[in-house]
Amino acid sequence: MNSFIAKSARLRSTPFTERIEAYGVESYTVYNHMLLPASFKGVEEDYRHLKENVQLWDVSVERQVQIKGPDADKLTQLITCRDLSKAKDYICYYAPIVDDKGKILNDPIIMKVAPDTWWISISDTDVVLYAKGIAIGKNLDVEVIEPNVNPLAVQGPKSFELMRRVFGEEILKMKFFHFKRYPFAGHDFLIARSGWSKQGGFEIYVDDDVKGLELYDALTLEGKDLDVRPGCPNLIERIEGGLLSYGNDMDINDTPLECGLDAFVSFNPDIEYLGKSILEKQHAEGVNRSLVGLKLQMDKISITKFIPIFQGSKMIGELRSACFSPKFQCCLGIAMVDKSEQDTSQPLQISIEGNQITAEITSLPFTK
Ligand code: THG
Repeated sequence: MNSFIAKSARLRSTPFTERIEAYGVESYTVYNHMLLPASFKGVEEDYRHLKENVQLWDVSVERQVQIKGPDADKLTQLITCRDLSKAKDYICYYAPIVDDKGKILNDPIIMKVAPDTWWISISDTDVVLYAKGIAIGKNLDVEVIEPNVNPLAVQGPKSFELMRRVFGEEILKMKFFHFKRYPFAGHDFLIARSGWSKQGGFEIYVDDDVKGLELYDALTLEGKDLDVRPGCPNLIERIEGGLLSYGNDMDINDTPLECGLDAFVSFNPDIEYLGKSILEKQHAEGVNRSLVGLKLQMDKISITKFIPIFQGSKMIGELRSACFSPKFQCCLGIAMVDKSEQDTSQPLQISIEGNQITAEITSLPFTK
């Protein structure tokens, strides 16, 4: 079946949509009610290009939820289980958003962009509604909006050379997960050393559509000899790199502790966030299931929903993402599996959609 997505104002375009359509985008997905390119020349060719060159990613879908006002610190801390009490300016924090039951609602990057202002760079759920609801319910003095900010990621090993050409030598000094403002064509852009790949790069938070297109064109022109191309978050690269995808690997039924995000869950008695007591209890008792890596003896796989994993007649977990990995030369999966079934030194025999597959449990991120 070769179906097309019907576009409308409700399924939002981005300031860069016209550029990537002129270039030729092969497929889209929808993320935060907005178009996110999913492939340009095929996922495997895009993967090879990303690992050797530099790509411009229209990741406008990484929407910013802006929390501003006298109670901004309080509200931002209330909705995340990461300790932000000592958060520094110019640093990005990967910080799960949790509900009152300790379940994960989103896994954004959070940044303090001004003394009373936070940006929450969200994955695919409506954090703006959650934050507004908590603010209203708790009578907090804040403004919660989704500003017109459209991130443009520059990813790949040659991203450093390209950014140097456009923004100057200075930008190469920035450390991973730091951000700063850099001028281009008379406009200051907030730029972070971050991005949803393990190939290195930057994210430019474009807050002016016209200047953003000027910048997009400059990056395209300056990167000609580096073979710069439009790209997008890549399924294979992100699975090989162990980058978790909210809505795929984890959702509202999981806690951050079950997803291996323990490093981003704080039990500091001096901070208050929703769901804390439940996460404390789970931390003390230990989790019953957790995300693991699977190496699957198959030569291709494609997943569009959680797939139950059986051992014999017993369901022991569910496979949530998978792809064939050119690097590991097997299929890699990310699965939620019962703790009691994880200790086995024997390979698992699992049934995936009626096929008997041999699988080996491995750590996340995957190592050889
Ligand atoms: N960049 C920005 N916003 C985003 C994403 C992004 N919003 C949606 C989604 N991606 C949020 N999820 C993640 C998941 C992982 C990372 C970033 C955002 C990530 N993790 C690093 C790693 O795993 O190596 C480092 C995490 C750490 O140690 O702090 O980069 O990509 N703007």
